[in-house]
Amino acid sequence: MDYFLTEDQQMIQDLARRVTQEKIVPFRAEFDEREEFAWDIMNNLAEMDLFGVYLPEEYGGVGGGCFELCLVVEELSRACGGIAISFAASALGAYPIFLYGNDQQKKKYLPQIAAGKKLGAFALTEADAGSDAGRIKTTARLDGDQYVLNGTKQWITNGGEAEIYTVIAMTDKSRGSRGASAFIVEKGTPGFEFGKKEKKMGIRSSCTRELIFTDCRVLKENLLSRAGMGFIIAMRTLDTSRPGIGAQAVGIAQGALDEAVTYARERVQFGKPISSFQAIQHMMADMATQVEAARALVYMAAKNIDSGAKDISKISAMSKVFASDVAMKVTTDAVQILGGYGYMRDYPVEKMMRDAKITQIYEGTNQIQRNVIALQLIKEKAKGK
Ligand code: COS
Repeated sequence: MDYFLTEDQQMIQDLARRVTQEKIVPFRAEFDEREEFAWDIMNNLAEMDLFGVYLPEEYGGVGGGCFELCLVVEELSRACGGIAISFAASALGAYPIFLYGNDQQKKKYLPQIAAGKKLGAFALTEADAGSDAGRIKTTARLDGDQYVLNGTKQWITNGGEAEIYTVIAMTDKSRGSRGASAFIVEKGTPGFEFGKKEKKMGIRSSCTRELIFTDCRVLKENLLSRAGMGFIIAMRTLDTSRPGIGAQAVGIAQGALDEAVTYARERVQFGKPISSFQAIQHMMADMATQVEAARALVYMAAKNIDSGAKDISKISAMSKVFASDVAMKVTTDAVQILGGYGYMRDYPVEKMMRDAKITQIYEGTNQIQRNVIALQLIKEKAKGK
């Protein structure tokens, strides 16, 4: 389907497609097997100016938005969901600064992230606060002109590899989620350490670690917006970033569909390519239709965000929930079409199926997305919309 990309958007998509074909496809199985963070590829993406596609030129970006970011994430994900999320998580770390930082904070941190010189990361989740994000226990106590952070963040994508972290911590526990605040914390700050690298089912080339804060002092000027805004900052960040996970899911699903169609044309059984059997044709037709519908929803969600629309929670959640469910279904069907070969690591579809699963879980489980959508529907009806 033609999405009528502008010349710049087409160029961004072509660049991302080229780097994916040349640098990721030949090595993705190795990165997955060795659970290795793909620094070489991050450097390739930086050289191509892709880390700044969603940021304005004044902060070192190329002046695009969420839509351009989705184009890149989708292309990378067609080959490797792990490498794609290492790239996308840097944007997740940058969004709170971009959306809520003052000019000084934006000028200090965003150009380095846009240039890909430093990766970003976003730290909200804790052992006892996943879906219930308002229950975080990490604290930030004001002491003179510094905040003192204590606590542990869990499952932080790019943890240890990133240099710039946006961390949500409680500054006033008595106010519940309204007592949370957001801070920029740099790697190397005394009292800021990393836990072990997690071993995951999929997206294995990405890095997931705990962040451990022990009397970690950050300057008051590293507070984003004002104290008490942390939960809202986290929610708006996730509203803005979720179409990126939708794009990751679309890319993974497209990659699996491509593999399934190629295989179905080559695999001969009962004297014919299996693509000539209607059972396989109907599966492929459903897969292609679902992928296109997911892509259209993700692109529209991204365009809504870029238009400056205020009510983005519902469309953002819809794009993430739909695309990730499609990715799980399509990758499972791709494994089915490849049969025994699909189950083996010699073919990439088993990895795609493993990579797809996380898109239904992170940046808010699909159960939480459905809650967000339903609550919005009820609110809209109450307002007579
Ligand atoms: N944008 C702006 N403000 C929002 C918001 C949004 N999308 N969602 C909630 N808020 C505001 C509410 O308006 C409310 O403000 P007031 O205090 O002024 O009333 C406040 O935040 C608390 O909202 P609410 O009561 O709805 O919060 P809940 O604790 O019930 O939690 C959910 C809401 C479940 C939606 C939230 O915890 C969530 O998104 N959880 C998933 C977290 C997640 O995605 N984790 C992934 C890890 S990060 S990679």
